[in-house]
Amino acid sequence: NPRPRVAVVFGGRSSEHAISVVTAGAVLRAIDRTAYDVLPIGITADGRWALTADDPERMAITGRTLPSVEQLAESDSGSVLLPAEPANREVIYTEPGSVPKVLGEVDVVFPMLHGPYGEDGTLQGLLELAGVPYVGSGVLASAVGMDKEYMKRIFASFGLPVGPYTVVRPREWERDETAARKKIVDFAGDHGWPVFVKPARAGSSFGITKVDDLAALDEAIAEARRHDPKIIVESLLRGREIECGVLEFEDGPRASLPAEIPPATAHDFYDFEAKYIDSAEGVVPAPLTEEQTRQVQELAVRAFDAASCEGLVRADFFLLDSGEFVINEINTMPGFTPISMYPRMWEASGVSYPELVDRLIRAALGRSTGLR
Ligand code: G1L
Repeated sequence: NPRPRVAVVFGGRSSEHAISVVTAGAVLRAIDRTAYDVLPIGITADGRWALTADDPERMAITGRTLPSVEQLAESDSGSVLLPAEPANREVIYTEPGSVPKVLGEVDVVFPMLHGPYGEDGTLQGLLELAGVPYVGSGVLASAVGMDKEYMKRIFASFGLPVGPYTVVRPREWERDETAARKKIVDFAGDHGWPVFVKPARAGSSFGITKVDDLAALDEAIAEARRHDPKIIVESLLRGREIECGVLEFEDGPRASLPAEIPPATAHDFYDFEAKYIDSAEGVVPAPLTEEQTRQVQELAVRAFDAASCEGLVRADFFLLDSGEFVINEINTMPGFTPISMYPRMWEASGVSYPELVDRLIRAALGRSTGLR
C-alpha cells in the first residue's frame, strides 16, 4: 500500500481535552483518504492511549455535550488487541504513559494535544526517540512557544520588538519573598499599572490576572503560581490586536493575510459551540494599510524563523497607537477548527482547510527526524 499512514493523536490530560477531540474530528474529515491511510489515536483524560473509531461524526459538540476520548472508546473491553486491519478494530488501551506499539507502524503523526505533554516539546521528543516524523514544530520551537520568558528573549535577540516584562523564578520566591514581590511593584512603578500577571508556561489563558493596583497584586501572584512556579509580569499595551498565520511551503515559510481581534467582543452573541471554539470573533483580513499588512507579515515570518518553527505558527501582535507592531506571542499549536483564526486567515489567503492539512502532512513527510 503506497498510501502513507497518518496517526492523528488527540485528547489528552488537558483542560482542553474536548477542543482537541473536536479539532481532530475536523482534521479527520479533511484528510484526503485517497492519499493517506488514517489512524486515530485518542488519549483519555487520565492518560490511557486508545485506538478509536475513525468516526468524525462522534467527535463534534452535540447540544451542550462535549465529546471525549473516553466516550469514543466506550466499546473498550479492557483487552489489548492489535488491529489486523486499521479499518476494522476494537479499542485498544495501553498502560498510562506508555508508548503505543502502533507508533512504530505509522509514517507520520499529527499531534493535536494541548498544554503540558502536548505542545511543550515533550511529545515531540518522544516522537523523535521513536523515529516517527510529525506535523508541526520540533522539540525546541515547541518548548520556546510554551515559555513566555524564553519566547521574548529569543524574539528580542533576533531584533523583533517585544513589550516590557519581568520574570520571577521559583528560587526567587524561596530565597526572599519580599524582594520578589518588590521586583513586580518596581516594574509597575516603571511601566505603570495595570500589569498582567501570568504563569510563564501555560497553554491557555488560565491563571492570568489583570492587576489594576497594589491591592490586587498578591492574589494575582498566588493565582499565577498555582499554574506555574515561574511567573511573568507584562505591562498593558494599548493598541489593536493583530494575528498572522505562517505556513511552510515547499520554498519556505509564507505569511497569511492578518486578522484583527476586536476589543472586548460581545461574547453573548455567539452560540455555545462558537464560544467554546473561541474563534469566531476575528475580522479577516484585518483592516490595515498595505504597508502595515506587509510589515506584520514580515515580522510573523521572522518570528517563525527566530524560534525555528516548522510547519506552521500563529503569531500574535499588538499594533500600538504609535503605529509600531510589538510581538506578543507565538502559538505552535493554534486553534485549528475550520472556524479558528489560523485556518480562517489561510482560507482568506487562498488556502482551503483540506489543503492546509495536506500541506502540513506533506511538510512533515518531507522531513526526517534527527537534526535539521
Ligand atoms: F500539527 C499541527 F499542525 F502543528 C497542529 C497541531 C495541533 C496545529 C494545531 C494544533 N492545535 C491543537 O491541537 C489544538 C488547538 C486543538 C490543541 Cl493545542
